[in-house]
Amino acid sequence: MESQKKMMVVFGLVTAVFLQSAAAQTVHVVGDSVGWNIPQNGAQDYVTWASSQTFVVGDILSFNFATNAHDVVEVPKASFDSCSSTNAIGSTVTTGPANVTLASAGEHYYICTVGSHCQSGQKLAITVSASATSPGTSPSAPSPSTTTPGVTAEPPSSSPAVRAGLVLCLLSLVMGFFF
Ligand SMILES: [Cu+2]
Repeated sequence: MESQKKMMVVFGLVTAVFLQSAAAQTVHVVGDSVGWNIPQNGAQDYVTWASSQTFVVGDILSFNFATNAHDVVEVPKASFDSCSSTNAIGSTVTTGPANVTLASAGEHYYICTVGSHCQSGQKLAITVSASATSPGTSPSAPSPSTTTPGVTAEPPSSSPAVRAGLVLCLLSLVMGFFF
């Protein structure tokens, strides 16, 4: 029956919206309470911290540091290993705290370029995985929101209430369209 088909379409749309809602961004405060600093135990501290986190595309790294005391820049692995800013990816952010949206899956490397901070262990390597909720449909990655390297912005706040409202709104639109 035609109406059954319509019901299926509606169900599919609603399910898709709910799945989207479930893929919430996570804000990772680098180093937790230590923030973005020269770590007590050298680079191992950020290795340990990173291993306690699950990074997904769309998540945000929040580098917490005092402006001008430190900075942060993403670099390729070779530069990370040698603590150099050669071939930096994007610009160096000197204003803290700095929020960086993880726009792509794979390895990402960050260092502080102030003094010998990087040599002292102020460097972070992470592995970002593609969104777990939509396997096989990755090209339409979450829009790299308003937070870009170099710009400090508030973490996006998309409360469950707002999401629920959006779902209801879409649902009523779809229902009105079909019935
Ligand atoms: Cu530093």
